[in-house]
Amino acid sequence: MAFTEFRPLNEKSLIEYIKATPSLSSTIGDKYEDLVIKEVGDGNLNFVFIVVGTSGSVVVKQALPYIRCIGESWPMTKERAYFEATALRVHGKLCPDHVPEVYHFDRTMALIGMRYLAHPHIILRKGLIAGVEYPLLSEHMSDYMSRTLFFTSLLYNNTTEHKRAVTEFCGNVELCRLTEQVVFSDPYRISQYNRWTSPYLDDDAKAVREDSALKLEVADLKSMFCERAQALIHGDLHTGSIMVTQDSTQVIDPEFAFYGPMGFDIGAFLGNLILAFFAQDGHAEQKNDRKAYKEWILRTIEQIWNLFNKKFIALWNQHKDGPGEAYLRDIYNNAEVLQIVQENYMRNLLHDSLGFGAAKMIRRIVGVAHVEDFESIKDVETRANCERRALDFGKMLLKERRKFKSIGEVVSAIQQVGS
Ligand code: ADP
Ligand code: SR1
Ligand code: MG
Repeated sequence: MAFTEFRPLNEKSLIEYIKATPSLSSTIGDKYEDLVIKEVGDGNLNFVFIVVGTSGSVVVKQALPYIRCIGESWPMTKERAYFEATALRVHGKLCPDHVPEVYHFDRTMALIGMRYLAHPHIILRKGLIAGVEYPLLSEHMSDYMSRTLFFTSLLYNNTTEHKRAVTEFCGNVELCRLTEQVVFSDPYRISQYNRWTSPYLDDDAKAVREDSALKLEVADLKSMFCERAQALIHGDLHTGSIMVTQDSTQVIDPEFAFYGPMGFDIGAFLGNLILAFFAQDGHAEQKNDRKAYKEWILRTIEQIWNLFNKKFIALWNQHKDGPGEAYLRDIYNNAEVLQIVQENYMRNLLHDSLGFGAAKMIRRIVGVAHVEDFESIKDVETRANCERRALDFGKMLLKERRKFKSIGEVVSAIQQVGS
């Protein structure tokens, strides 16, 4: 059977596809009798098949021309698979320990074959809901973020290479427009897609739509998201895009990748950890009040930024005499001026990250796509209380982010309202 034009695959036709595709059949050892194929896609957009045989395994991800969690009424380009495969390859080269290998990409079929992250890998968000600690998470994620962001920025590249890559990823405009709508616009206006835990949060959602100071701040962030080609960002780095075990951390699902502000990635990750923190009271039980776990989340938030900061600056110092166009070595040629430049850069990046993180928190409570951290809290009133505390914190953080001088101060502020 030839696959010369696009068609959606199912468990049966996928076997034919694998047979006709050497880069996939080789991963399962050309044995078809004992294959187990299961569609597991629990993400919002795509279809994901796990293919396991006795001699090997592979994950096959296919984009259909619409948003899965909404349905065919919201069309979405399947070209997103091209940008996902390209970002996986670029980021995979920069950080092979934390990005799954791409074995195969078929643009016509909008299909990616990649390494199967086998059991006990689970989605980090699920681990956070279950109250599991991951001792290497901050080391691994600070490696991933510092390397992918530094090496795709003008701190490392010249403008010829940078603009070529920016141009290519400008093609991912439809996915960027989705983010513009669901993160930066819809939560602040009436939209058919918005939802919240009603009736408990009716007044809270209305207050978001009527908060002028909040709207001014989110406009600045939206403009930065649309205009600032700072680095090749993942574009959707929430805790559902990370798979973990006790000693492995793997970042999946960069279909929203484009050249955007670094703080959007860092903020997505930190903001989702803060959501996980505020959800903990809803998961508390008599035998586990989750107090110690909440402290672990806060320590992790602090470590992630501090380690990221340290590793990013180390890369900068290591490559300060390289081709990076932003701070040319014959201008920023003494330790004092370089230190001032770096301090300013990292302070701005922290404030960007806090702003984007806060915007991501708000959209998950009053926008279209919610998070399992809260959705899995069965008692609706308890859920609404957790969501309201997170929403209030997100609003404060968005408006006051420039007052925070360190991540330690942010953690103290979370402790004050959430302990
Ligand atoms: P979407 O683009 O729809 O958000 P994801 O890339 O997040 O899809 O994948 C959906 C789910 O499929 C993940 O939550 C995870 O359970 C599973 N999955 C995706 N990629 C892999 C992989 N490489 N190995 C194992 N499971 C995976
Ligand atoms: C309809 S919005 C779906 C959301 O899911 C993805 O993971 C992105 O976060 C997107 O905003
Ligand atoms: Mg996803």
